[in-house]
Amino acid sequence: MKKLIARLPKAELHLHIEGSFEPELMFEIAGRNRVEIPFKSVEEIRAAYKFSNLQEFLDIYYQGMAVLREEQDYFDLTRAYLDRCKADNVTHVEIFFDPQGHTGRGVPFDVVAKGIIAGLEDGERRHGITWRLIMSFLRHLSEDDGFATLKEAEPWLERFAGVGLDSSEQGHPPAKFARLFRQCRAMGMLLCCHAGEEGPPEYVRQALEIGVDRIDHGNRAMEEPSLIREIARRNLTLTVCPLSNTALKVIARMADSPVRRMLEAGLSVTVNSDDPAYFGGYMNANFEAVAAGLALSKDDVVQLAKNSFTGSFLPEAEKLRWCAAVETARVGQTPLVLLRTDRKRRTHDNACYRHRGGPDRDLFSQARTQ
Ligand code: ES4
Ligand code: ZN
Repeated sequence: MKKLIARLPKAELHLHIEGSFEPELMFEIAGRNRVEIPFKSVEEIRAAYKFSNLQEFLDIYYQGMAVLREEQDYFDLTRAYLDRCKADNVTHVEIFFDPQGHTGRGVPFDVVAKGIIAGLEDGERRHGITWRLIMSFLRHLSEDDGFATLKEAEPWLERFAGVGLDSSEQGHPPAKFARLFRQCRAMGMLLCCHAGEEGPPEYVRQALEIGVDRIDHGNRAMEEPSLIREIARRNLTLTVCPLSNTALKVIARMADSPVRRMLEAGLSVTVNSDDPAYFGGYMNANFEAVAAGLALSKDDVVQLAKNSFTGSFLPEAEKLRWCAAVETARVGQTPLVLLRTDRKRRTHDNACYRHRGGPDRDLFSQARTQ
């Protein structure tokens, strides 16, 4: 199983770039920026990574990202993540960043965006990893703060595929951001929303009402048959994060992961690493943990790899190409798309995206108005 997981091409659809900040790099950057951190060693940092809920993690996560100051820091962070992707055969990434976690400390929006995008472009050049960047709003802040961030982001919007909503879920329902999301939609951005990680099924319902294109986590949707039916009807993808779920006690043990139930309900579920530096593993470790915990079959694992591409924001033709590549890799051959000569011909443009119209979106908007 481990070998199969390693050789399948996979897409990562739920990753916070600040959550890929490994203690070694954190130490290095804190040193060169002369930022004090309350830890004497990398081991001490790792030892502090014990969480009993989402908020305990978030407190440490915001503290960790606070050493990031310069464009080079954001570049190094992104570059290191893409090297890990290469090692795990992750060939396409759709990553979140939290601008308010930086601008709130006085780091200019441009510094953050420039560094991350340069890192993504560098990874595409070096490893052929394609990408989408998603600007995520912090839900513990106000909707007005979100509007101000959208304004700051204006010069960059062409380079972002969409927006997300993350941070402390309970007490901050999606409906708090309904106007902001409507505005983002009108500007041609795709919508993602963390919902049903710790928050109740009602928050997933609100995300559906907003008309999101993807639900991040979505675990607690499984408590409501009507939500399961609606998610299936809209063919929405749920980006589940197995090691995150156990680390944050969203589930007591891996055997309780919703991945199997989602597969059985015919939902498009994917496996993702969320904040891998904090939760103990990148893509392949997440696949291995959930496959072992749920005794998944090889067919299940292949389905999850295909879902990662079909649930992505890639054009339809690219999705089909990657699904074919998953089939090829499954039987132990190297997919053509991963051969160097072929990769050079792969020239779709990551830089420009305002998703206006297109068959998928027509479907979603029909679903919303029905
Ligand atoms: C997050 Cl696991 C998780 N949940 C909500 N917001 C987040 N931001 C970074 N990781
Ligand atoms: Zn997340």
